Amino acid sequence: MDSTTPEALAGMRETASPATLPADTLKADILWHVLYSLGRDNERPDRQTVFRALALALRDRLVEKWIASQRAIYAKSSKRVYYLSLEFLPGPFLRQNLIALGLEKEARDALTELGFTLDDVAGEEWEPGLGNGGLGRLASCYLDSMAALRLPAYGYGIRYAFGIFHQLIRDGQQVERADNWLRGGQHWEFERTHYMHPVRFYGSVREWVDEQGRLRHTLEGGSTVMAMACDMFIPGYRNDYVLNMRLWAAKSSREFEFSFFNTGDYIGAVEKKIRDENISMVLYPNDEAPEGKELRLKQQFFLVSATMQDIVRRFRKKGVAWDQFPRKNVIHLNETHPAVAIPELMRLLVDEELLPWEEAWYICVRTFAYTNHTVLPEALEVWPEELFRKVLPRHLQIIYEINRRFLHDVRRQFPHDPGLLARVSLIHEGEQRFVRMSHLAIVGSFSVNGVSAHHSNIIKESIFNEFYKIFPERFNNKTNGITPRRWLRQCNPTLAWLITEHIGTEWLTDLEQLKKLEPYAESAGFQKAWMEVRLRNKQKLAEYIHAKNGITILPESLYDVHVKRFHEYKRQLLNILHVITLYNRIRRDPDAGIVPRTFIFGGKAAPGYYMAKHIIQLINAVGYTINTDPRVGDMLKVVFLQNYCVTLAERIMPATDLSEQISTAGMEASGTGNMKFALNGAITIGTHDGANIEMLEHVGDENLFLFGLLSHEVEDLRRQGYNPRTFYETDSELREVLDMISGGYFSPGDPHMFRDIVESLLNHGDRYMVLADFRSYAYRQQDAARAYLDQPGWARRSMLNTARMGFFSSDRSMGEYARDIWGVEGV
Ligand code: RUG
Repeated sequence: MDSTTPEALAGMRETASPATLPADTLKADILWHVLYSLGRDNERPDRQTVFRALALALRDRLVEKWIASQRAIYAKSSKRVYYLSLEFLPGPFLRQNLIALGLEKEARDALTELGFTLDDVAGEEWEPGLGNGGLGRLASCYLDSMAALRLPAYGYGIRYAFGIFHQLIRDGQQVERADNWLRGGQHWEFERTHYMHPVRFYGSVREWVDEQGRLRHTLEGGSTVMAMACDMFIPGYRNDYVLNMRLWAAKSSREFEFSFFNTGDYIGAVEKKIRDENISMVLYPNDEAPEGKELRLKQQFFLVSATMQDIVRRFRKKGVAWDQFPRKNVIHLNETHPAVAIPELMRLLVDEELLPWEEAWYICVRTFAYTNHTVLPEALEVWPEELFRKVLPRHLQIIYEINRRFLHDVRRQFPHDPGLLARVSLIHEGEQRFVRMSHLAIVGSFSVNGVSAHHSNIIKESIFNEFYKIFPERFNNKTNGITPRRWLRQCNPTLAWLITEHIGTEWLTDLEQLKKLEPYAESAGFQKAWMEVRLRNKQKLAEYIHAKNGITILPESLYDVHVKRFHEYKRQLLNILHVITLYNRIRRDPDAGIVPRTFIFGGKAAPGYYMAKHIIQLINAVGYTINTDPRVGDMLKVVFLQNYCVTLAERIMPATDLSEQISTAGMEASGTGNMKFALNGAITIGTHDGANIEMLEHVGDENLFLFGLLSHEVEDLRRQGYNPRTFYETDSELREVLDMISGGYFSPGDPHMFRDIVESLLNHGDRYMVLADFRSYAYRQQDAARAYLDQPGWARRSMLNTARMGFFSSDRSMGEYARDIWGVEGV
C-alpha cells in the first residue's frame, strides 16, 4: 500500500494507544444500531443510516469514557473550569472522534465490509453551525485542547435549532437559507429530557424586610422557560478522557403545567409554548456588530441562568461553605455575551443564599475571567437600559449597585479626574442610557485577556486604558491557537503522514516538535515530496471547484486564498482591487509574464450588512468578467466558493499557497485562519495586525510577506486628516481600477451597480484605509509572485511555515489559561 495514503495514515501507530474494539465489533455495533436504535433493516442500510449508526456506536464509546473522566474529576475534587460561550463551531464530529479514539482504521475496515468508504459516510454529516466564525471556532479548538490536556472543564452554550445561515450565491449575490442542521436527528448528543432548569424573565422586583430586618428582593410575575441539557462529548486525543459540551435547548414550561392541557384557549397555549421555545431557535448571524435585540438578551440570560444553576448544583454536592466557591470553580466568559453571569451569581448569593453583599462580591471577582475578542467600537456590546430593565429587572438593580460601589472606589483612587467616572461607568449616560457589558465584565472579573500580544497591548493602551490604570494586575495576554488534530492531522492526512514519517507522532500533542522538520527544509528529496503532497491537495480542490462552480483552474497556478467573514475591515475589497490590477496588466500586455494565479474567496456577510454583501457581489462580477475573457485564459481565475464553513475550510487550508490576512492594522484581534493556513504550509501575505505579528516573529520575515501601515500609523494618519483621494490621484493603476468599477466595467447591464463601493472609498473617508495600503500591497504581491516562480525556494518557505507554527497550538494557549488564569491542572 502507498504509505502516504490516508488509509495508511489511519493505521499509523494505532497500536500505540488502546484501540480496544476490533473491526467486527464496530461493524456489529453499527448493524445493531441500524436495527435497534434507528429501526431500519440492517441487511442493506443506506449511507445516511450507516453514518447515523456509526455515530451512535462511537457515542457509546464516548459516554463510557466520559463517565470515567467525571469520576476522576470527582475523586480528585478538582477545581472546575466552566467555559461559557454563546457560540461553538465544532465542525463535523465523525473524523475527529475516530482520530481521537484511535478507531479510524477499524471504521474504514468495518465500512468497507458494509460496502462503503469512510469518505462517503463522512460526507453524510451536516456540521452544526452554532457560531459565526473565529470566536466560536476558537471555543471549539479550546474544548479539544482542554480534553487533550485532561482539564476538569465543561463547555456551556446554546443548542440553536438553526445555526448560521446556509449561504448560496445566486446571480453573484449572497442569498441566505435556513440551516436546519437537526433535520436528520442528532446522533452525537444525549438529550436530557428530564434534566431541566427553569429560567425566569421579565416580572417586577418586590422589596421587603425579613424577620432579621434584612432588606430582601423577590422577583414576582414574569415568565419561565425551561432549559433542557443536550450533551455532546469531546474526546481528548488518544487519552481516554472525554469532556462535555452542554448545550441548552429551550422548552416551554407550559408543557409541565397541568393547566396547559386544561386551558380553554388551547391554541393560544400552544402558541405561547412555541414563543417560549423560540429562545434557542436561531443563532444571531452577526459577527463583530451585535444587535440590541430582546431575543438576543434573552438567549444570553438563558445560557447564563441554566449554567449557573448547574454549577451551583454541582458545588452544593460538595457540602462546603460558599467562600470556597472560587477555590473550586472558575467561570470563563468568552466575550461579553455571557457577562450577565456576574449579576446572576450576585443575585444567587445575595438574594437566595443571603450572603452579605461584600462577601458575595468577593466571591464573584475571584470566580470570573473574561476574554475580549475585539476592539471595534461598534462590536463592544451595550444594551439599552430600558430593554434590560424589562427583561432582567433584578439584574439591572444589581448592576447599578455594582456600579455605585465601583465608582465610589474609583473616586477615592483618582480624586482629581472627575470625568473618569463617566468614562468607566457601567452605564453610558446620554439621551438614552446603555449598560456597557465590557465594563461589567472587567469590573466583575479577576482576569481580562486579549487574544494576541498586539491586541492585548491595544486593549491596555487604548480601549480599556483607564481600566488598566485602575486594575493593572487583571490584564494579560493569551495568544489564540488552533488544534493540530483537526487543522493538520484530519484535514491534511497526507501531509500529516509525511511529517510523521520523518519526525514521529509526538507533534500531535506537542506541536513544537514540528521544529524537527527544519533540517529537512534544505533537502531536495523532502522538498519534492512536500510539493507533491501539496499539488495533490491542490488537484483535489480544483476538482471540487470544477464540480461546484464549473470553473477549470490550473493546479500549478498560485492559489491565493481569502476566506473568512466578510467585513470591511478584513478588506476583501483591497484584494479584489489588486485582482483587477493584474487583469489590467494582462489586458495591456498578455505576455507581461504574470504568474498564473487562482484567487479563491469564501465567507459569509451578515444578512443586514449592505456593504459586505455588495463586496461579495463585486467579487463575483469581477470573477465573471475575468473568467470569461479569452485574453486572460489560464493566467487568472477568480472563484467564489459559497457557504464557507468548517467542512469547506478543511478542504481549502491544505491546498493554499498564499494566505490573505490583510485587515487594517489594529482591527483584527488575532485571527486564527492565519494559523490554519500556515500550519498547512501556506505563506502569508498580511498586515501588521493581530497574531500575524507573532507569526512573523516565529516564521521569520523571509517566510511571510508583510506590508502596509502599522496600527499607530493608521491612527496618526486618521488624526492628521486622511485624504484617500490623494492616492487615487497619484496612482494611475489604482485610478484605472476604481474608474472601471464605478464606470460599470463589471456591471455592463447596470453601470451604477458598484458606484457606492467606490464612493465609500473616495468620498466617505475610506474608513479602513484601503487606498492608503493599496500600493504596498501590490508590491508585496509582486514579491510573492516572484517567490512562487522559484519552486524550491517556495517549498522551503512552506515547510518552514509549518515547522515553526508550534507556538500556535491551542494546547499551548489552553496550557497558559490553565496555569496563569484558572489555576487548574490536568486530571
Ligand atoms: O474577530 C475576532 C478574531 O480576530 C479572533 O481571532 C476571534 C477569536 O479570538 O474572534 C473574532 N471575533 C470577535 N468574533 N467575534 C468577535 C466580537 O464579538
